[in-house]
Amino acid sequence: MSPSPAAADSVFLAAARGEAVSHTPVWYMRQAGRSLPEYLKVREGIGMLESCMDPDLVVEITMQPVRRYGVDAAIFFSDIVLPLKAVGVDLDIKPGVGPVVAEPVRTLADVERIPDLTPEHVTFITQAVQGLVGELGATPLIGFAGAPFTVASYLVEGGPSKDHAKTKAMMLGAPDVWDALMRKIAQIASAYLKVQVDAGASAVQLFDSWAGALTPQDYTEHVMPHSSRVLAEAGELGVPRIHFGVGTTNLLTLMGEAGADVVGIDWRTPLERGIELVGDRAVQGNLDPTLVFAPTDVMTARAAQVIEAGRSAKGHIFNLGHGVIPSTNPDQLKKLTDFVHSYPLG
Ligand code: 1CP
Repeated sequence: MSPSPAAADSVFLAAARGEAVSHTPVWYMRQAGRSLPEYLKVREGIGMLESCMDPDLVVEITMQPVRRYGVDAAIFFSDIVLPLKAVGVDLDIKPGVGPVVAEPVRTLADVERIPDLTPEHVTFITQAVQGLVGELGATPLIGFAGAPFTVASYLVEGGPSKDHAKTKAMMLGAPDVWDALMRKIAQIASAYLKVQVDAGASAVQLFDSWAGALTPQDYTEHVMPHSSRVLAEAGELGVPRIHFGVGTTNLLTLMGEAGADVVGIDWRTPLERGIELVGDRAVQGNLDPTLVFAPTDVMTARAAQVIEAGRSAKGHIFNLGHGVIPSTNPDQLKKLTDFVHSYPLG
């Protein structure tokens, strides 16, 4: 299979390509997951990694927000560390914590022990994507991978980190180990995205969530070449590439130049400014995820500002500026989705 033909005319893909649209397309990072009671129900007694490796469960969880909200795209339910698990890295996703790696990567030998990813490692992903594309019909599926820096931060720190100090110490102090690690993760990300697109995903998002911890100089010298390779290979698959990170005002131009068709903007950057910084590319974002806790009229007034700002972009996909907060009331997200869909662009 190749990118789903049924989804080719979708508003989401049109906006990603910079074409005119009838309404602003909308989806939400982390739209599946803990904010949905139906998710909590199907996950009862099943670990996060286990659920990511069960194609029927992945199909069900990915579909839940599509059914509930009528969003313009689905995002494959998985995690950025899943491909590492699939090649044999000893890790777990701990409830309330996130990814935890049993033996953090510190040396060249540690890097060399991580195998390259082949499609045979992730046959369950192929199965889940194929199942999903059938169920989704004209709604496009976004495949995703973690970008080399963000994935490296989990491998080097051993788990979530605020300052990424060990990761940056390796980047600046052991450039040979760093280079090998970034090349390894880039291979895994590229192969993983190809599996998803070959099975029918219509777009890909490269999550460099923690790139905002870097200076532009370090990003340019030590990170961007590796993300660029992943995005270049994804470009050969013929689907739009979205590139997103948090706190990246200083990096947005570079993140576009790394090879993105769409740059995700977090909520701290005014969308108008983000649009200037990414130039001739589409943008995705960027309502503050906490605004769903405000009164509905306050939320929709801010959403209107985001949509209006988006009109000057080459293309605009509405989203939150980062993932859905788990305590979000799904009824508010439904109202937000309906508001974005009914907002007149004419
Ligand atoms: O809508 C969806 O289906 C979301 C699917 C999804 C995605 C796109 C999950 C499920 N994880 C991710 C990507 C991901 N994972 C990112 C990039 C996106 C982002 O910036 O939010 C990152 C940084 C991770 C790492 C991760 N996994 C964290 C963050 C930890 C930290 O460093 O602060 C956490 C908490 C997880 C666990 C996780 N991943 C996904 C879910 C639903 C959960 C919660 C675990 C559970 O429900 O048991």
